[in-house]
This record gives sequence, structure tokens and C-alpha cells, in this order.
Amino acid sequence: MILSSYNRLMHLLAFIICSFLLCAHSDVPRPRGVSLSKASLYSPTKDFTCFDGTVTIPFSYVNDDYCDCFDGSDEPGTSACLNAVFHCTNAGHRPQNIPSSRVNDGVCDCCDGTDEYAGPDACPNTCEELGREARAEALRLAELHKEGSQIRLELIEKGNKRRSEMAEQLAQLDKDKSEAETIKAEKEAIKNELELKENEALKVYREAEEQEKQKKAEEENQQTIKDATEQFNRFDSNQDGQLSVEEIKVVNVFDKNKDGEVDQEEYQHFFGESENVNLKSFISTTWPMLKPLLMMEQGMFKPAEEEHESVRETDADDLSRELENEDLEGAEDENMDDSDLPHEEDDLDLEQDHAKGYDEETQTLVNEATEARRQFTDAERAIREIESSIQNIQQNLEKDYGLQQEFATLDGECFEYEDKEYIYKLCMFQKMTQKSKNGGSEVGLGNWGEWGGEENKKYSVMKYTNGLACWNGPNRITTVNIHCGLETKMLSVTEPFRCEYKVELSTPAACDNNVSQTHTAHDEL
Ligand code: MAN
Repeated sequence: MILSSYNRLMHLLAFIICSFLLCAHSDVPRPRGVSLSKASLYSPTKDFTCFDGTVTIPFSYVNDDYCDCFDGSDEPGTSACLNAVFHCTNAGHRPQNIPSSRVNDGVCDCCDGTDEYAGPDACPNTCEELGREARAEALRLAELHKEGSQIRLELIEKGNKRRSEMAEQLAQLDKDKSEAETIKAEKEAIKNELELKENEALKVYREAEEQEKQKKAEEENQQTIKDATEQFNRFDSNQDGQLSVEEIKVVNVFDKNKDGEVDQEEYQHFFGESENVNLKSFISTTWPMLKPLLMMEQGMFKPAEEEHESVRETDADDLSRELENEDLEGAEDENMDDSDLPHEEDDLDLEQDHAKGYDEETQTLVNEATEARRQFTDAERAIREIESSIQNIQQNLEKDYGLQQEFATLDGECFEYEDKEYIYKLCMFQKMTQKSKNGGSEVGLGNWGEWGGEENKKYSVMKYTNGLACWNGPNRITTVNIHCGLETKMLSVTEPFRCEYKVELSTPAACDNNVSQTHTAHDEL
């Protein structure tokens, strides 16, 4: 802050001239660069105290092109302080504050030209013209908002109506749901009762069938015993009730490998370790092994290939295994617990039973139970449908449609915008998509996320997020800037950054007559 007396003098001179010049243009005397609201802080009859209160200087130091205050408040009209602010009155247009570093930098910042007072070429005063244009634009906007806000009022009304309708629907659906649940419980009780009766009636048929099966098995068993006994007696040449090795030696069928003799391996195959076999063990052990061989010999069973002995042997073994399995299955059937109620998977069985032809009474019971099952399934489906409607409405009721529901009617409405390459489609509160004009599938540019405007202007920006992943990058997102307009439409779609899309959208929902549309400050006009 040490300054030569010469410099001080020069600056003081400049200040007096400049201050005087400015005072001539303004109603209230104040140093250059000072706004009307701060004029009282600069009194020529007193010392000047910096705004931050740290330093007090003679008033003549104000605007002397030397920075005395840390906050720059002593040099509002020069570029001496880096952090000072220069105020232009811009009479006829909007007043403006610019960093005082721009004072006398050769660039006209203020429309009244006051920021460039020291240069050789004075800046022209364009404030009147600019002010006229700005006022005309403000008027146009005010008219637009006025007209638009009429439509907005209708939107608000419809939005509120829609919301209350949804709330009513929800209440109705809740009622419907509890009614549907009662019906389901009734249908279930009827179904259970009818199924009990049906099962009871079908039991007679199942038991009869079971008896039939047992009878058949018994007959087959008797036939087996008969066949086996017949053959046993045929092989038991001395009729002593025992089959001996000697006796079977002469019987071809025991020659499994057909090599012309019944050898030890073959005795053992049929007799085990014993020398003799009586009728009882012949029936239970030998006969199941022998029967397929006999059938083959008698031409009743032909293997697919007869060239190799081994193959014949295998087929014979398979057949005896099959016969054994049949017995096993029969045994399992016997263990079946047919007291179980019929289940849904038994429907096929029931249909098959159907073909068997029941007596009239049983058929009626089956029909009644089938109808009861159908009605029960319908009741279950009805509940599921009601639940899904409830969920949809609840989701919509939770959505934020603006302070007065002004955006509610736009939910689900879609708007298109075409540029050279793409067709864009925005479905409000749902999603944004992009489709190339050269074909290919739709690309998701984001799903409805949230309002994203700054404080007080929350409803001026919509964010659609989590679109299709960008190649080697993040998921696509879309920002929708909302402006007042008489109709809802997309004005432009751009992609300022790769996979980040920007939409300018106009809609009457954003027209609010009560909000000041311009930034006009009235203090100096
Ligand atoms: C597609 C479009 C473009 C995007 C590129 C990114 O071509 O979705 O908008 O920039 O993919 O790879």
C-alpha cells in the first residue's frame, strides 16, 4: 500500500474526473461501478471502510486505481482489485454486475458502455435497443405463460380427477380382493367336498380294477405253475418227482450254448449247487430261466440276430429279466395306497378312467368335481388379476406428478422426434427410446427415474436413467428440460456427450402465470 505521492495525485485526479462524469448521468451521486443499493456505503464526506471491515481509508482512495481493501470494495470502478465487482446501470435495460477485471479491457460488457471509459473507442450505448427486445421477449413469454397456464389449469383439474379416480379404483379393488378371497375359500370348500365324494365313488372302480389285476396275476401264476409242471414231468423221465443231472443231460433246451452237450456250467446255471431239483424249486428258480429258451426253441420268441450264440444267450437273459420285472411291478402295484385323494396330476388318470365308462351317478360326481376344480382355479386367477391391478395403481399413485398434479395426464403419453439419423420416442414417466432410420432394434435411452431440476425448479428437468449400456461405457441416460409451450412436444433431441441425450420439451404443464418469467431487476429501470 505504499504509493508515491505522484501516483496518488494522478489517481485522485482521475477519480475526481470519473466520479464527476458518472454523477452527471445518475440521480444519486456514487462512485463509478457502484450499484444504487450500495451507494449509501460510499459517502464522500466520510472515510471509507472496506465492506469486510478490515481497513478504513480516506474517501479519496476509492476508485484511485489502487487496491486497498482485501475484498476489493474500494475499487468498484477500476480493475485494480482482482475480486472487485463493477456494476453497470444499463439504463433502459437490465443492470449488470461484472468482475471489475473486465473494466477497460477493450471488450464492451455493459450495454451502456460504462465498463470501457478509458479506452480510445468508447462503447456505444445499446441499452435502449436491447431493452426493447428484452421487454418484447418478456411480454411474449408472459403472454405465452398466461395462455399456457389456462391449459395448465385444465391439466391440473384432469390430473387431480385422475388421481382421485385411481384412489377410488384402489378402494374398489381392495373390496373386490376381499370378496374374491371369500369366493376362493367357498370354491375351495366346495371343491374339497366334491373331490371327497368323487374319490369315494372312484374307489369302487379302483378296487374293482385292482381286483381284476390281482385276478389276472393269479391266473398268470396258475398258468406258469401249470406250464412249469408240465415241462417238469416231461423232463422227469423216471417220474420220481426230482429232476437229476442225468435227466436233463438229454434235453436240448438245457444246452444253452448249443454245443451238443449239457456241461457242468449249464447244470449249475439251472440247478445251482444241487444235484437234483424238485418241482417246487423248479417252478420258482429254474423255470423263469428256462421258459424263454423254450419259447425260443418253439419259435415263439425270436431274437433280432440269430447268427451268434452269445446274442441269443443275451436276448434270452433279457427276456427272463423282463419277466422278473413284470413280477416286481405287480408287487409294487399291490402296495399302492389308493385311499389318497385325487390330485391335479391325477387329472390325466381321471380322464383315462373317464374312457372306461362310469355309471351315471359316478360320472355326475366326476363332472361336478371337475367343474368345482375349474371354478376354484378361476377364483385363484381372479385374485391374481386384482392384485396386479392394485400394484399398477399403487405405483402410479406413488409417482410425483408435480405440486398440483399438473403432469399426471401426461403419464404414458408418447411423443416422437426425428432427426437425420434417428427417430426418438419419449413416453412420459415411462421411457425414452431411439430407433435408427436404417433399421435395427429400438435402443433404450433410459427409464423414468426422477425429477432433477435445481431447488425451486425441481419440475423443470426429468431424468430417465439406466438405458441400454453404451458400448464400452455406462448405461445411456436422458435429461428432459421442460419449458412452457401451448402443446406438449419435443422441440429437440441432442447427444451432447456420447450416450447422454438431452431433450428440450414444451408443455402447458410448465406454464405458470404466477412465476416471474424474466430476471428483470426493477430497481434501476
Ligand atoms: C448408437 C446410438 C448412438 C450412440 C452410439 C454409442 O449408435 O445409440 O446414439 O452414441 O450407439 O456407441
